[in-house]
Amino acid sequence: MGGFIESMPAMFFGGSNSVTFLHYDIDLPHLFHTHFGGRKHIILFDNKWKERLYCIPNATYALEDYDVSNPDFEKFPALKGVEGYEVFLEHGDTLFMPTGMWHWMKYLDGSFSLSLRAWDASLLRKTQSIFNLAVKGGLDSLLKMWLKAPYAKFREKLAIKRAEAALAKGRPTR
Ligand SMILES: O=C(O)CCC(=O)C(=O)O
Ligand SMILES: [Fe+2]
Repeated sequence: MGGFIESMPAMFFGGSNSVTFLHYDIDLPHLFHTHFGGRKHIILFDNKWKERLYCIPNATYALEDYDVSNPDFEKFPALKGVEGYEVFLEHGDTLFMPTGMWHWMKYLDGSFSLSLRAWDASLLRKTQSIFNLAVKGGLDSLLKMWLKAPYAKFREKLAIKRAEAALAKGRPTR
């Protein structure tokens, strides 16, 4: 990593059973995620699986229609065979999540977390971070504002089509 971004710590609070939907962080930081006051269930995926996770095109999150910890494989066949990492954090545990890692979280108890961000060491990744923050996120918000529900539906259908195509082609390859 290329040093902490000290001006951008973030705190998250959740009631028991609340869920943070599956996403990766748009500014592509490396994250040190420390949990306090209870238990938290986390599932992580490498970015190579993004299509199989039904990622929404031109966004940093996936279709929210399946339960990441217990998916319906009949309805979402592309999820079958996807490999992730499963973690249970307890009070005081810190999880390191490398840049671009997809994460889904469930607060098993009412509790809270602190995320400390760090740059990647490479200039290319730093440039991508800034571009994503400045352009990608803004564009996504504007399109959502202008085109509303039909745009959301269009993207969801595309996510399903791409997931099924990736499955049929056996992607990603290892
Ligand atoms: O703790 C949470 O609920 C979300 C944390 C997260 O997504 C992050 O730190 O990037
Ligand atoms: Fe996140």
